[in-house]
Amino acid sequence: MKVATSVAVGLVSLASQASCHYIFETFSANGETFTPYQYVRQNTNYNSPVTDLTSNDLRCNVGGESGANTSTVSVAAGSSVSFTSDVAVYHDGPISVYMAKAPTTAAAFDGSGNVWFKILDIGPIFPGGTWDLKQTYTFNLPTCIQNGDYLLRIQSLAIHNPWPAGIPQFYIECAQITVTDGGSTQLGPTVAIPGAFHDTDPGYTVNIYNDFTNYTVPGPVVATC
Ligand SMILES: *[C@@H]1O[C@H](CO)[C@@H](O)[C@H](O)[C@H]1NC(C)=O
Ligand SMILES: *[C@@H]1O[C@H](CO)[C@@H](O)[C@H](O)[C@H]1NC(C)=O
Ligand SMILES: [Cu+2]
Repeated sequence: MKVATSVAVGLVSLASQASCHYIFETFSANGETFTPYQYVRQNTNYNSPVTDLTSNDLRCNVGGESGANTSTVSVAAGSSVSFTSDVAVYHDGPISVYMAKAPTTAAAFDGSGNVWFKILDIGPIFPGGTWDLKQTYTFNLPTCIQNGDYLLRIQSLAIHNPWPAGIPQFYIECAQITVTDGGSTQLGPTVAIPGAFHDTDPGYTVNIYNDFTNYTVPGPVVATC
């Protein structure tokens, strides 16, 4: 009986691993929606999250440290781009978008160093503390950034309360872009990933189902031109 129960529990957790998550596999730019993983680094963990705050996988997901199999798309500074998930995001939590300028090409960049700046936070809406959960997130690149190759990283931080029994999950994907028509600004502040997120961040440990009246999205402040 005990054995049967633990097998059943095991099956349930396997099934929920396969079906319960999502992955930002599709990128759109220049008014065009591209084939999944054409310009997005393909991860090797299906649609599962990263939870280890010290892991390099926090940069571009598991299997995303190399861009060797990913193309890079030219996009004008200030223009509109989107990430689309395989299924709509449904874990409560903030969405953030980061960029990092590659020393050479985006394809050759592993995202190491104190290089990541944040260009967008989508936090909860108060009163009520509801989240803007969607399948497609559309935003404009900053107008003032320098031309060149960048990793463009989207992150859904899925709060799984109550912490610490429920560990927040990072759903991440990186696109490879070449920015054109840009300016001359090096945006900041920049942070290293891993290193930017801590299990002491209020936005990481907060209980979003109980007395939820304010929220600070983890990571640096959003950089502005
Ligand atoms: C690139 O794709 C090939 C063929 O699918 C695969 O064997 C290889 O491991 C991939 N390389 C990287 C760096 O992902
Ligand atoms: C809410 O605001 C208080 C007061 O500024 C702050 O101490 C707390 O960390 C905030 N909570 C979150 C989840 O950001
Ligand atoms: Cu999930």
